[in-house]
Amino acid sequence: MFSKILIANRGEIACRIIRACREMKIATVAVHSEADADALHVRMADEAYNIGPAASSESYLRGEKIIAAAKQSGAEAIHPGYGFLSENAEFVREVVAAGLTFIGPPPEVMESMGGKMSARKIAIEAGVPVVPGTTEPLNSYEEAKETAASFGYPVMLKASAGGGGKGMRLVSDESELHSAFENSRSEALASFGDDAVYIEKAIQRPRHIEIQVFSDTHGKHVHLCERECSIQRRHQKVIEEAPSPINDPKLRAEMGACAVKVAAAVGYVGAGTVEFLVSDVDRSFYFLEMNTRLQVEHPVTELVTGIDLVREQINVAAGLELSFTQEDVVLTGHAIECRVYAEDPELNFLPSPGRITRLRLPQGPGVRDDGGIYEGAEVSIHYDPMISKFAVHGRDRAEAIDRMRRALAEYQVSGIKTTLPFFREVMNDEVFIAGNLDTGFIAAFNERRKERGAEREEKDIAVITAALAYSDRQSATGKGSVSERQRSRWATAGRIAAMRGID
Ligand code: MV4
Repeated sequence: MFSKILIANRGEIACRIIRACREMKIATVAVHSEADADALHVRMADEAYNIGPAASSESYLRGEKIIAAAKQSGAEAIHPGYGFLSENAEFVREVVAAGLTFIGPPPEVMESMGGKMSARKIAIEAGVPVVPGTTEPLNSYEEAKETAASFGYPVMLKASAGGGGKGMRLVSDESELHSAFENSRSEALASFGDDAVYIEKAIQRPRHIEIQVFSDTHGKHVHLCERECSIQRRHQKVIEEAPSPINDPKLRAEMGACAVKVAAAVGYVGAGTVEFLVSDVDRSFYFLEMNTRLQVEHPVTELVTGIDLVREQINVAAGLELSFTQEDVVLTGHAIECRVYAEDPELNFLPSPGRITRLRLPQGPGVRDDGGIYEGAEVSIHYDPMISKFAVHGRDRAEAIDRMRRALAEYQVSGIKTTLPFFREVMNDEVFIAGNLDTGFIAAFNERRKERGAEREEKDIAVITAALAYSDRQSATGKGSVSERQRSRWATAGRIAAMRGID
């Protein structure tokens, strides 16, 4: 086992990895930019190295500086977290060449899964269903037209090198195809330096469900069930849960078996995620892509399986066998995670950097906060504005939602705007509660919210009028006990919320 690990990341995920190392009695090395000298991950690690200016391109993306820090500190392995260099095959090769262990899959596996067309080919060869479409780039508009016609509209144009929806175009009919094809190609070229574009049949308002997989260097491949990640905004996940509200053991077993087939076919090692689109019409599912890293939303899987995914990653990288078998993976209850961002939901999620002047984290049964900040910390404009991932665990989905509502009411952040008020509303949304989730959720939720806002305004006026009339009567009759008048602001806030019916 390693005695010292360098964490090539920042924020909550660096803190999460340091926690696993501490439990395993492994010393930790942080790296940080000049802007992050006082960051939480630097305070938590046993030692820290400044690797350059605030811009990620000058610090967290500079592989050679990170490797130099690892050598200087005597670390034997590098954990990349997610983002930054976590899926950079060239970095992995440099790490290995420097005599260090990369905690993640081999570079060839990253490359095989990095290209979407190559990933589709691997899935097809493994006998896993993929969305009907091509596995070769479209060479001309003529070819795009013929292919689209053969699959039938609507179709999706996708960049092979793509990610985050870049270069993706939904095409409803042939009249839209020409400009969509040109735009998709030029966006792909500008974003990835590669204009290869292919076609898929479009799945209407699909669910995004992904399977966590784990593989060791001894040829064992297992899955840890699914996460429902349909609630996304601009291709960024916002709320994730495990299991999916569909909660169908047969579907889970089928998708799990397919995910394991993909992992085995590519010779996977470590933690990975196989993404699927699931049609809400007939629950047919299609392989989409495989992510070769630990994902942001891994805590919901940890909560329902009880397995520490970071500990397992470190074990696998050290050459140990997986500590569990497929039969050992048993789901307990339901977990929901909200990504807390330093963004203003009232201003179209505009980033809201600044100093956190007050921080009160929820406590009590079934709550887990994976944060990267502290009271007094500065949220910088230089990096992703996610300040914490807040997750709850209950015996079933209804209990998890109750718990999330209660805990979100306890959660207080001052000094910056956060997405907490947005989550408080979603937890009371009837469609969310019913679990009818698809990738169109946020757009539809915003529509419902507008309608509810108008209703609530009327109700607020009624509540305030009633409260004023009541207090007038009390003062007129001289009634009202001392305890009544001195009721805590907590309880008062709770009562007003209850009268409004919004928690
Ligand atoms: C699709 C699709 C429908 N049909 N592919 C979006 C990001 C990229 N990773 C894949 N995406 C989609 N691919 C076909 N053939 C719909 C989406 C999609 C989506 C997927 C998951 C979560 C949110 C989404 C929002 C819009 C579109």
